[in-house]
Formats: sequence, C-alpha cells, structure tokens
Amino acid sequence: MFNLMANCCNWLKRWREPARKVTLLMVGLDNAGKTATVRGIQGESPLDVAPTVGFSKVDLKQGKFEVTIFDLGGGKRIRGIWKNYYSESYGVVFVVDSSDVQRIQETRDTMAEVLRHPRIAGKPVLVLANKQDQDGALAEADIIETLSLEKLVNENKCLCQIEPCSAVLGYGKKVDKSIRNGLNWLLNNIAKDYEAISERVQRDTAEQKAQEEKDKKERAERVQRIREESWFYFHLCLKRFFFSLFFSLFFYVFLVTDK
Ligand SMILES: Nc1nc2c(ncn2[C@@H]2O[C@H](COP(=O)(O)OP(=O)(O)O)[C@@H](O)[C@H]2O)c(=O)[nH]1
Ligand SMILES: [Mg+2]
Repeated sequence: MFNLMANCCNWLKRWREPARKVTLLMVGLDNAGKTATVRGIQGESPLDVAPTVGFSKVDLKQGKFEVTIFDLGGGKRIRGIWKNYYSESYGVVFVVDSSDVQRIQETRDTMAEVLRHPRIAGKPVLVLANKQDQDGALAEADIIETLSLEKLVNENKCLCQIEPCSAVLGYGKKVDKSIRNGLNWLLNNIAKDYEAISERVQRDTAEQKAQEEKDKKERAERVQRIREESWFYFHLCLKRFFFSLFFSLFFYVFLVTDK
C-alpha cells in the first residue's frame, strides 16, 4: 500500500514536470543510415531516402522530452560543419554502417574526432551499429573492438551505449526496438544530468555566438580596409594618369608645336 502511494506520488511528480527541451546530434559517415533512422523514429518510411544535403532538423515529442534532432550530412567535405552544432547538443547519436568493413577505419577516426572535441567530450553518446540485416555486418563485439570504443569513451569521459540495429526494419511503433531502447537510454541519461548539461549548452552556445559575432566584425573590418585601400590606389593611379597626361600635353604643346 505504502509502495503504491509512493509510486503514485512519483508518477504525479513526473507528470507535473515541464517538458524538457533536448537537442541531439545525429552523425556518422555518409550512407550509414542516419536519415533512415531519424525517419523511422519520426514515424515515416525509412526507405528511399535521398542523400542529405547540408543538414535537416527534425522536431519530435518523446515522452517528457521535446527533442530536436540535427541530422547532419556525413560526406567528407561536409563534416567540417558538424562542429557548428556541438555547443547546442545535449547528446550524440553516432550511426555506424556495420556492413561497410572497408570504411571502419574512417568511421573510427571520425568518431574519435567528434568525441574528443571539447564541446562534446563528457556528453552521453549512443552508437547505433546499423545495417545488422546485411550479410557480413560486424556484430556488436567486433564494432566495439574495431572502433576501440571503450578506449575512446573512457578517454573522453562519455557515457556510451551501443545498439546493434537495422533502420529499415520498420517505422513509428514498429521501429527496431534497439533504436527505441537506445534513444530512451540517451534521453534518460541526459535527464539525470539535465541541469549541468543545460548550463554547459547555454555557456557554450553563448561563447560560440560571441565568437561568431567577433569573426563577423573582423571580416567586415577586413572588407572595409580592402575597399579603402582599393580606393586609395585607384585615386593614386588616377592622379598619375592625369599627371602624365598633363605633362604629355605640355611637352606636345611646347616642344612639338614649337617647331
Ligand atoms: N539494408 C539496410 N539498408 C539501410 C539501413 N539503413 C539505411 N539503409 C540504406 O542505406 C542508404 C543510406 O541511408 P541514409 O539514411 O540516407 O544514410 P545517411 O547518409 O547516413 O543519412 C539508403 O539506401 C538506405 O535505404 C539498414 O539498416 N539496412
Ligand atoms: Mg542523410
């Protein structure tokens, strides 16, 4: 009876809590299955997804969480933009194509770079070992070993969970249970440390904004300086031109026409 009342109180307490806003980053190499995963969670068919150009932003409600997921393009040339989203992320979902053994080293290097970034280190990370339905896909233990996952997460003090899954198995309520479990794990761990992560997110985003403003100002000053210098040289050339013209005319009038 006492237990039942305590459970009811806990449930009431949780029910009255305001929704928590959480931003997650979905990263991984191109073709790993990031967009298919987000689509499945969202309740849309994960089949026939087009390659992501730049990034896409998805908002969804997940229990007590209002989740925003940034699904970032994974091509080599676009990975440079990932860091622009690190400051506002509460946690990371790193999607791995378990069937692409040839690119596992590239995956490892990319993951290491993400986890070691000062704006990511210490945040919870969910690794989705995707495409388990494919023949020859690496199993969970192989992925942990080839990515040196334990070493990576220990070095960067990230809580980590790995889920072997398949993003194309189903969507909405039928989405692969491992994806659902992984997402719940990530959100629950963010919830446990919500205040601290929120503070960090606010501080980092303010710093990033200030840095962007500073860069913008410096760029504007540089452009202004170049403009002023161009004007200066233009005037100088103009002056020289008229000066030469004047002397040419002068010589012509006084020397040539004098004959
Ligand atoms: N067999 C299989 N194919 C998948 C899976 N997840 C994604 N794909 C396919 O892999 C390709 C790339 O998926 P996409 O979500 O665009 O990858 P992204 O570049 O990481 O966003 C698409 O053709 C998907 O249909 C999976 O779990 N199993
Ligand atoms: Mg994509």
